[in-house]
Amino acid sequence: MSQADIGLIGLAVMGQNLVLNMNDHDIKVAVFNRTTSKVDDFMEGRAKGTNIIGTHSIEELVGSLKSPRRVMMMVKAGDVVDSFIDLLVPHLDKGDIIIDGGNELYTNTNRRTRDLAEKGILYIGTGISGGEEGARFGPSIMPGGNPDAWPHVKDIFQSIAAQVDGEPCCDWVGEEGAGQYVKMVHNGIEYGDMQLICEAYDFMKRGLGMNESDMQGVFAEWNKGVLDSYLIEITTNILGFKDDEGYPLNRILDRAGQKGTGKWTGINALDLGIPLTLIGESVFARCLSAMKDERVKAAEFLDGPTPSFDGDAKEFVGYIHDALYASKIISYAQGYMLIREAAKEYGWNLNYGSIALMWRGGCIIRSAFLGNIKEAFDKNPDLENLLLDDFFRDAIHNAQAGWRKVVAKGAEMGIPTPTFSSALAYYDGYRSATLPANMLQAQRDYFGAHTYERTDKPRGEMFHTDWIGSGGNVSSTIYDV
Ligand code: 2AM
Repeated sequence: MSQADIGLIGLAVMGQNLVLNMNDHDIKVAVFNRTTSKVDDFMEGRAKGTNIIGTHSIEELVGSLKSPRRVMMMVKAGDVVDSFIDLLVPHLDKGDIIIDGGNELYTNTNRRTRDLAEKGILYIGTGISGGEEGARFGPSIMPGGNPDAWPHVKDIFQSIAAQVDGEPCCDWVGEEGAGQYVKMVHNGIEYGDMQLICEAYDFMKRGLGMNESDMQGVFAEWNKGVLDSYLIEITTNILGFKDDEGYPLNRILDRAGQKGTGKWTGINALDLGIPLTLIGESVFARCLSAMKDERVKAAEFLDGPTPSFDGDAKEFVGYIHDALYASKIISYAQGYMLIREAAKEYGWNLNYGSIALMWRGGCIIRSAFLGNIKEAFDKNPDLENLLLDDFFRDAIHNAQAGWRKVVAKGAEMGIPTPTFSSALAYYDGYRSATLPANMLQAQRDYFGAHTYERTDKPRGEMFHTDWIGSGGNVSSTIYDV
């Protein structure tokens, strides 16, 4: 009998939790997994007593679905998704819907959306954020793909998503791989937010010599203001957590890994020519942390100032707050710049305000701050850069004196602040009507006859100087200027 609202393939923890979440919302789900014993384990375990239907083949799964059929995959990204699509398509009709909920590279989703549209199948690639807990009780869901599919999954997705102020943290993102693209940038922003907090912590600990309990008090206070967010909240809890051996935090090896998506965001920024400096520095900070043994050796070999502070620590904590806040604004400004450029590059129509709304709940970067971003895009949907919004301009203006002090003091004391300082460099570059790229263009013209534009002539008109008296009027056509 065809009765299930949706089928789900892939019963790892994320898949199981999404299914249970859907079941809680009276959505009837049929499930399948390659290793079918996992279907049986699930049905006899966590799914016992629910309306979930276990199936043992793709045919049985598809046969149990209402029309138009909706099949969601929560499987390993890449080839596995392609092979499940190949298995599904012969059993589907035109107008049926396939959804991929994995952390898939958006270019694969671009391709699949187009290929399946030719067969009349509507494809969705959706970002899902919030980890296992989010999947179970309310994730942030960022769907993109074939817009014709959206009305068929909207109610299901919006009912299982996190809700903030009565609004679901799920809306249509845009065409093709836009949903998974936005999820990728979300993960990059998460890298940035985490590194910003690490720098504040390091400054308080090594720079100001504060203990865990005092730092916990500071983060708890910050969580009541403009920095109110999930990551500040868990940082507060981590700093307050003690067991028999003391603070677990102080026993954790300072070596971080980095999974695909943060790195992908950085690579994509380079591809699209967007100065995503803060997220880039966050990825590199993890890479540097991973070189633990080399750093231990270098610490013996290389000299620098030993951090010491004799000013007003309480006042300085306020400056660190401002450095974190201002840098965070820069990070989101850069992240949004990247998304805008991708939309231009791939021809996606995106609603930037609703992207902020989707991130307001359910996911790791959830924060009050995202409400301000939503408001900025509500005021001006075509906002070029968050820094050009009055609210964020005023916020940066108010924070910048403290921010500059932290970056300067960090340099003086030998405390690395890669995201605070790169954010400041971006800010000062962005607000500079004139940058030294005239020298750069002169150099390129000197050694490669690349030609240059002039301040006093129309854009696009190229000039060349015979710098060494032998170049004549030869100009390079090999490189872009
Ligand atoms: P499994 O339980 O049979 O391993 C997350 O790993 C999900 O992706 C699981 O449901 C897993 O199925 C599925 N998966 C991983 N590799 C797969 C493959 N090569 N073919 C089919 N499913 C796969």
